[in-house]
Amino acid sequence: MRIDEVELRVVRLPYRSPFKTSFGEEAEKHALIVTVRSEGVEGYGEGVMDPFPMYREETLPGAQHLLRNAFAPDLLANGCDHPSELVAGRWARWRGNPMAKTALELAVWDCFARQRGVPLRSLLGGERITIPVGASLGMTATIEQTVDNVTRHVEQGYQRVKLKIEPGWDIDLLAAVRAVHPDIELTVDANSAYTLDMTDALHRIDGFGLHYIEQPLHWDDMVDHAALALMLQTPICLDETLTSPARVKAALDLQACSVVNLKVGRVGGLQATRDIHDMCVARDVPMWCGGMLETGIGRAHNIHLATMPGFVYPGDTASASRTYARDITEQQLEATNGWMPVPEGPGIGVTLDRAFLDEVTEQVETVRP
Ligand code: OSB
Ligand code: MG
Repeated sequence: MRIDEVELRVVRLPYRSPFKTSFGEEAEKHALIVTVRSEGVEGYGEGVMDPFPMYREETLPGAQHLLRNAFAPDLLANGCDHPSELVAGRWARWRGNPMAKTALELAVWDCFARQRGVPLRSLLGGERITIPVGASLGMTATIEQTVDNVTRHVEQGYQRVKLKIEPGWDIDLLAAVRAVHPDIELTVDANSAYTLDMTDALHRIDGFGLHYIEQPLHWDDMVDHAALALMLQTPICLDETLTSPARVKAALDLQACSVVNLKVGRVGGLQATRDIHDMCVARDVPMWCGGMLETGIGRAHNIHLATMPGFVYPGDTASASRTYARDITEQQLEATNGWMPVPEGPGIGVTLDRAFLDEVTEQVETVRP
């Protein structure tokens, strides 16, 4: 396909309530919405890098620089036969920066599917038309608030609840939640807040019958997680550490995790996702689709990729209305009873609410050949 234009747009959307994790509290989203225009058809992608490197190292200004001066000019100059050739092929000479590469790669995949008139999931081998979802609950001021929040999500039918934890917001919280909900599928996500020497807290967390513990240790570590996996009964799930198919393979070889959180931006796109998916299926490793509080564009991509058969655990792609009062897509992405329908139609199946998009746009630029 010939690519005529690449649009880079930063939108700023307030969260309905601030999202608090062990690495900080955020009140609004800065999303990079990438549009590719090819022979009269548009495709959309979303970048999940933040203005500051709180989750991984990539930043929004760094991504804009690389997209503007490297990835988009390459795509405009050389076109693209198939979106699978970009990240691991032509863009491999620019090292790292998976989130920046993914933002554009996703837009090419969407455009490619729209030009063929097929839903994106069908290019990925996904046959499901609905996916199982859970919810990720940020930290709150009091334990009672989180317990109420869990109850509300259980009543709404979410198939798994994940609690954000850190040292001091862990044991009492889990005891209070388990007292009310002894049998629900419950997980925790520490976003790297513990160290291997915190054996007392880690052993106590191990006693709450959790489905898995997500990224308890350092955000780039595998070795300590492998040691921790031997200490605990609860399976370890890695998130931050898994930044490419090669790193997923290394983590599985080292037995640093036995569950994989797949975020398309963190691993470097949809072709990388397919490679990781096939590796996990071959090794019988359960995987699930994580989230980055995406707008409707990134959320729709997550839903399509999570239709692949290896995504066996409920993901974090919950109803958009939990996060945003109003989204930038015309379609509302809402789960019913813990099941999220796959948006129908070509590509990712969603269209932009142009008027609202313009209202929330902070910066927009167009890169041309
Ligand atoms: O660690 O999974 C995470 C959000 C931002 C950054 C990191 C994480 C998260 C979430 C939210 O847990 C998941 C979502 O609802 O999109
Ligand atoms: Mg996580």
